[in-house]
Formats: sequence, C-alpha cells, structure tokens
Amino acid sequence: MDKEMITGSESLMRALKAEGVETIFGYPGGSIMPVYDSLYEYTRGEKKAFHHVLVRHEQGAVHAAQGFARTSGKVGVAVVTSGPGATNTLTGIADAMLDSTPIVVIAGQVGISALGTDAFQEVDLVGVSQPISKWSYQIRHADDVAWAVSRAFYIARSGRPGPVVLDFPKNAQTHLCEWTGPEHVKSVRSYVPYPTPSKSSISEAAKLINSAKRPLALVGQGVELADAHQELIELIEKADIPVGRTLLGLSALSSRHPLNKGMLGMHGQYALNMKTQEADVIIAIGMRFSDRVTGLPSTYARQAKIIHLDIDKAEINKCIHADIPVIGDCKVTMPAITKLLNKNDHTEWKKSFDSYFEMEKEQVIGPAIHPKEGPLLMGEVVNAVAEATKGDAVLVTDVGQNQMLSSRYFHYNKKRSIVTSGGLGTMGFGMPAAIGATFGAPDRTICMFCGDGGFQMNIQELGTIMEQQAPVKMILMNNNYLGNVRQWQDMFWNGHRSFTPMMNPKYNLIANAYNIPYELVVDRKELSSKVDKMLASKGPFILECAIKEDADVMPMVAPGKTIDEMMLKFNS
Ligand SMILES: Cc1ncc(C[n+]2csc(CCOP(=O)(O)OP(=O)(O)O)c2C)c(N)n1
Repeated sequence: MDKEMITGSESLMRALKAEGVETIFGYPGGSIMPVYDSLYEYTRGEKKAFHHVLVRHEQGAVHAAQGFARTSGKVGVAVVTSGPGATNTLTGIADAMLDSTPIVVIAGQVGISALGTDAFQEVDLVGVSQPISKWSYQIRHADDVAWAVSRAFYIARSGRPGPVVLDFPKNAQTHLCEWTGPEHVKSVRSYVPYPTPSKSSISEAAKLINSAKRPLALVGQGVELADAHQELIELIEKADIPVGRTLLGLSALSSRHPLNKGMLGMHGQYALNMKTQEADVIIAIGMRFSDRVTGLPSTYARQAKIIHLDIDKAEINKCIHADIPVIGDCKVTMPAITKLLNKNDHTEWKKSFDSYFEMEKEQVIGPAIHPKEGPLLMGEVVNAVAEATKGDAVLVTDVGQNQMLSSRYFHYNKKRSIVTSGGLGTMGFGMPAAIGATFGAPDRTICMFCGDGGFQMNIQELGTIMEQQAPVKMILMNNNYLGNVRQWQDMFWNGHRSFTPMMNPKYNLIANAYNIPYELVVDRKELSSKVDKMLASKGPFILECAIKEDADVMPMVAPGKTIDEMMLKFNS
C-alpha cells in the first residue's frame, strides 16, 4: 500500500480531531497561515470537524479556552501566530498554570532555519513559557506533530492538569510527513500523574478523623478536577464533618448541602475562619493552602492536626505543614479513607458555627443583599441573579470586588459552576472566559459579573460575543472605581485614592455598537424585572448596574493577619 503523505498542518488537524477537539479559539497571522489554511477545510464542507471562534485578542483565546475547559472538563485549545500573538497568550498560560486548567496553546513560529536570527515575529516562546506551563515544546519536524499533540493533551489533562504550549515552526507545518494514524501517548518517562497512595497514610488519616472531636474539611478545586463530588459527600456525611470551600472549589459541594459552611479565606465566611482556629483535625482535600485562604501562615490552625489529600506531591508542606499527607487522586483516596471511618455525629461542634453565622448575617450579609436605602450594592445584584437562576447557572467572574461578592452570594447546585481567576487574579479574564463557558456548557446559563475596570480590559471580546452570538449574560457592576484597590487604599493607604477613580464610557452606546441588548439599573425597584428580562433573552445581554461608589467587601482578613482576626466591619 502507498504511504499517505500529508503536511504537518494536516497532521495537526487529524491529531486534534483524534483528541476529540471540537472548538478552537484562535487568531491567525503570518507564521500560522498553513494551519489556518488547513482549518479552512476542517471548519466547513465534508471535512468539517471544528468550530473556530475568532477572538479579538490572543489573551482572549486563552481565557476562552480556560472557560471552556473549566466548564466542560475537556482540554481547551487556542491557536495563535508567533511573536506578538504568542506573547499575548502568556497571561492566560500563567493563569491556567496557577489554577490547574488543562489547555493546549498552539503557536506559529518562524521556520527553523531562521530561528535565532531575530526574524520577523520571532520570539522564544518555549523559553518564556517554560516556567509558567506544565510542558512547552517546539515541534521541529512534521513527523513529530501527531506524537507531540498526543503527548500535549496527555500532559495537559492528566494528574494535576495544566497548560501545555506547542511552538510550531512554519517548516514543520508545510513539510510532508507520513500519516500512520494518531498517536496514543499514555505515559511519559519520570512523570507520575497518578501517584499510588500509601496504605499507611490512608489508615492513619482515617484513625485521626475517627478520633476527631472538632473536624473540619477544606475542599478545593481538586475535587472538581477529579470528578469526586460523590466521594466527597460520602466521606463528610459518614464522619459528619462540616466543610469550607475555597474560591475555586465552590461548586465541589452544593451550596444546599447541610454540611456546607461557605467559602474560606480573606472574604470568606466569618464562622469558617474562626472555626479553623478551633478545629482539632483539618482534612484538606484538593486545595493548596493559598495565602488568600490561610492569612498569616505561621499562626494558621496551629492547634490542629492536618491531613492533606493532594494529587501533587509538590503541594505537601509547601505552605502549611501536613501531619498526614495522603498523596494520590482524591477519587481514589477519599473512598479508601471513608471505608475505614466510623459513622459519627458532631452535632455540638456544627452548632457552634451558628452564633458566628448569625453575627455575619446580621452585620454583613443582610445589609449587603437586602439594603433598604442608598445606591445599589453589588451583593443585592448578585443575590437577585442567584435567586432568579435558582443555583443552576454557571458563575464567571472578573477580578476585584465583583469577584469576591459574586462568589460569596451566588448559589451553586451543580458541579463545574464557577469560573474565576483565583491564583493569578487576572483582570480581563471574565469576558473571554465566559465566551469559552458558553461553548463548554452550551445548555447552561452563563452569568458573568465584572467591574468597570475589568470590563474594559478585554472589552474587544464584545466583537467575538457579537459574531458568535455567545449567550453571555454580562452583569457590569459599575462603581466608577477600580473598587478593590480603592478599598485597600481607603483601609491601608491613608485614603489616598491614587488613580482608582475611573472615567467610564457610555456603555449603552458600546452595547449598541456591538448590537447587544442592554439595560441599566439605577433604582433597586427595577432590579428584579431587568434581571428577568436579561435571563429571558436568548443571546448575549449587558446589564449595567449603577453601584455605590465606595462600598467595601466585608468581612475581611487584612493582609498579614491571622484568619480569626477577620473584621466584620472595618476598624471593628
Ligand atoms: C491585569 C490586572 N491588573 C491590575 C490588577 C490589580 N487589581 C485588582 S482588583 C483591581 C480593581 C478592579 O476594578 P474593577 O474591575 O472596576 O472591579 P471592582 O473591584 O470595582 O469590582 C485592580 C486594579 C489585576 N488584578 N489584574
């Protein structure tokens, strides 16, 4: 039989198809033109395999791939050109690395004979992306494409997921290679994505949980990534353990579950932060003790014995010492522990959270979500959307006060319901990530909360939303400030509002220019009807809310403080 000879670009198409890719977020340019020529065929007619979403900036392509990955559980794909196209992806790659999001970024590169000559649009992408990616590789020959793509997807999705970069010089795109079918990489030398848990760590963990009087489980995104929601429920219900969720772990356990005690950390639940300092055993599951969760690490939960379940050995003892590390996939380690647990009852301990909840409800939550007078507050807007969507929607946030308040007051009944930039805190993440989420979870309502600063950081993606008719419900919380920084300036920097007041454009005109339906809410009496109108609309929608200019996010653990120094009111 004749050998089938194809170009490297054609090989890329076949390899992506073999990985089950259906949606590609991208932006063309000189050194990726052979790939775009192949994409022309693969996005129409007989060969159609992909839907290509033309973004308006390469940062948008990567955030969209992240939003797709986070909602679908699949690997997100972004395709860009070399040089500026490649460097524009770096923020998204770093973001995906910190938040363990599986994406593959494929960037064009100058031909290998021109490498190192400062050729037009040449940048050492492998060099600059190596420290912020899980794997970064240059495909120098067309023959390597099928293998490199298979290995890239394997690395991106396996173990602790993360971003992979494929740098694709032009010669490797155009040269011919023999197609012998897709590769199926199933292992990589010295890479152990799913470590085998030690039996003794499991039995020690179970023993400690059985003896605990005041146990507390801290749940992170690892549970979502492992698809271990049911395994978590079985563990916490059998041992009767109250649960705090990290920002990225908010939909790892339904908001409605009776053992759910809310969100951890700087702007999390008062009761959880106070009780962390009283628990005798802490069971951390798929979370990494970020400084936003621990506050001052040297004073964090000193009284507690800590069991840390994580798939990534590097997380153990990185920030907080683990008395019992349980290294492995929590879908495996949790049931192994549960099997050894005694049925338990911690009614008194759980009840002891209540008085703190009452205090927070009275002093913070009530006034935040049901204010009686004054300008609109972010909390009441979030609450109105959360109630109208009944906990079934996906929350996508930008960064800042809008992020903290939407994550606090949204309701999460389904898994994979929060998409936010937790580790890197990337303003401008929300809008493109929400576009990706409409493709990752096409049957769900995607609600994107954003501040006026973040809205303008990737505002060009309104063009993508318009072209794709991506049904993103954009809730623009306009306080005419870079609110989060303004809050810190007021609290910790002498009230010097240094370059945080921000002049805004007329968003109705912007919405109009992009042909996106728009409403403005100034009076709270109109809030619920306008939220209903937004949710009833089929396509994209911008709901601008005129938010009180100097409202603060509370409660708060000030930077450098111990978590039980959490303030319900500033200076309280
Ligand atoms: C790319 C980037 N630049 C700067 C910051 C620092 N930063 C964090 S929150 C914030 C203010 C955000 O303002 P806005 O988008 O209006 O949202 P708000 O806090 O008012 O909800 C800034 C500037 C950041 N997180 N990301």
